[in-house]
Amino acid sequence: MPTALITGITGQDGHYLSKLLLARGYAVVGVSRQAQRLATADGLTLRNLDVADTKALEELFGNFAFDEIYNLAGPSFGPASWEQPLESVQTMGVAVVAMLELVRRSGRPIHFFQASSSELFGRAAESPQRESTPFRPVTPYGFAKLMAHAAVGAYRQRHGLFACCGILFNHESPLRGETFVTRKITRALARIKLGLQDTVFLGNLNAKRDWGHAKDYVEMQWLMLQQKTAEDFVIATGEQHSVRDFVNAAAREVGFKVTWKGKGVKEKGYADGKCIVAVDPRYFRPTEVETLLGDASKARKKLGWSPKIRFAELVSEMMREDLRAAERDELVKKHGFATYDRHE
Ligand code: G4F
Repeated sequence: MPTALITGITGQDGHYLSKLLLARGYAVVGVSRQAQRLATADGLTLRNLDVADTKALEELFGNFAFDEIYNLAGPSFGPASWEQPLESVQTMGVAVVAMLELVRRSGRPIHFFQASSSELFGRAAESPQRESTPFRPVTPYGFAKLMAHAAVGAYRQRHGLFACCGILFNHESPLRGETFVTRKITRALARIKLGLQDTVFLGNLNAKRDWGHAKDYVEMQWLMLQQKTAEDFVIATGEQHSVRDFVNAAAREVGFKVTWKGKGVKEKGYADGKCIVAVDPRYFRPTEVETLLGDASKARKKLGWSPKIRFAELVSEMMREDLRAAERDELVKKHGFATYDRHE
């Protein structure tokens, strides 16, 4: 039975990847600063651990013989990384060098996956972005990820490690954190539908992203570690939508028409007054990346990977799950209790 380490197990990808690995018969060791929050499962060992704590990492490597490592750890919300730039570099840059050193010193043929990000491209030099597109990060999150990305490549060349990076474009699911725009929209629209709020405040509606489903992206992470040679790959859908498109798709799911309000919004909207989307400059970003679009043709050609879940299905699933959550919130509000749990 192979043993896999997942760092950042409490995140969205940690959830889907642990399910995938457990279903394939792996023993999974999951670490995070708050791993105790998760429910245990057969084959799953959870440990509270901060990857920036090199001593704790060393101990972990002493206690388990890993075959595969998936490094998903790190705060994933880019704009917030300006509040703690040093911490970003420590948890997403330096910690990766520490892990690569431990892999090297273990002498074991460990396969190592690093979650790189399309934030590496920043205000990208070309579109769509592929593996060869220059990196120009514009946030501490981005430059910390760049350090890790470069370290993985250097350890692969210098020490022959099986270490590779997946350059992950935005990937979402009902488990996405509520600060990210997709989840913020589906959560708000569900609550508006049930009369728990009336307006959602957003920033740049024109920003365009390549949004995929986390479930598809963790499958690609696993595939990358099953190859004969370690290589970096872009993981993306190749399809782009604006934040406004996302709002409209989510609104269609719940039968809303949208009233657009606020600065810079040219549309008149179709005022039925039920769902108000207001632009709030507080959510504008000083180092905004207007557009990201990935080209995952290398993954398609070499690994036969392409995402199964398309944009409409992603929006629909997120909307459905947030409606369930809002119904529960409504029950709690009315009766002080809820009758079912949100996620199995
Ligand atoms: O959902 P977002 O916050 O994701 P962002 O910044 O693209 O980052 C995500 O993807 C990266 C990969 O490219 C990851 F590295 C990173 O960890 C994370 O997963 O914002 C998407 C877009 C931005 O252009 C933002 O300005 O939506 C725009 N937006 C408009 N209104 C908003 C809002 N974003 C947020 N979070 N909240 C708003 O109200």
